[in-house]
Amino acid sequence: MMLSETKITRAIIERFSRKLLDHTEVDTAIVGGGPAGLVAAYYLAKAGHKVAIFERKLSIGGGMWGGGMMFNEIVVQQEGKEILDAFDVHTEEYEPGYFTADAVEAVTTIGSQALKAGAKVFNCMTVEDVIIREGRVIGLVITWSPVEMTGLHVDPLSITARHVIDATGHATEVLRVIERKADIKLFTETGKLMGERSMWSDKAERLTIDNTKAICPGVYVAGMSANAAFGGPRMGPIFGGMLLSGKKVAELILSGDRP
Ligand code: 48H
Repeated sequence: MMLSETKITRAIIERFSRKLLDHTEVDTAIVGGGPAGLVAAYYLAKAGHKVAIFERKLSIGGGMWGGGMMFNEIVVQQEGKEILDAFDVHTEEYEPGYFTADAVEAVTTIGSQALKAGAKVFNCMTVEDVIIREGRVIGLVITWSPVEMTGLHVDPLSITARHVIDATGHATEVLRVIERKADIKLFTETGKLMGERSMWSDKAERLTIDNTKAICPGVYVAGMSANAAFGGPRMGPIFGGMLLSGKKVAELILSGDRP
């Protein structure tokens, strides 16, 4: 059989268009495909939710690929290890209560499981705005990342979602746009984004879980974004909190919690 370039092209365009069309209305839209977003996507998709992850970069995995300072190993505590066990990511005890895992194995395995569970990743897409109706975020405004990067004047497209998760890490990008453009008071002490504090691994890991919750009607925060939203410290290259946060936000949504 002679391969046809136009058939290859048509296959890609048709299949991608079908995938995107099928995700113009989703149960949960996750902004950011880092560890927190991927774990959330896995548990939600596994429970039958229609889940789309929008990721600015070509690759998912966020800040996990590089471990600590590009030494591509991550550290997790006992509770984080249990999540890695559930994904079948190999861990090794370093000292009691400290486990290491290969960062690349962690990203690729969790990513693979999330997709196999049914979540779809739209990579190279940036969320630049939200849709709000009656004080509630009901959707996202998306554009191609190269359009954002080059500053081309191209109008975006939109999707709607029953739930949005800001899993954009340190940047809290969804919340920043809500704060800038909408009269929505966030569920923080000040009603505003409180900002991330300096490193304190132990406290930060615990707070990441507490801070994983709804931040305003329609939006949850998970991972680093949760601590940055509620004024918690950073934790450095220990990733248990990110994984546990992803699981917690999925459980909140699946429990019917609807702020
Ligand atoms: C589409 C976007 C947008 C946007 C950002 O940073 P991440 O890995 O986030 P988490 O919370 O899953 O994990 C945090 C962890 O990696 C980390 O940085 C830690 C533990 N730091 C501790 C410390 O002390 O420094 O992933 C977020 C993802 C990235 O891939 C971004 O490209 C993506 O979100 N993203 N995608 N539209 N507007 N903004």
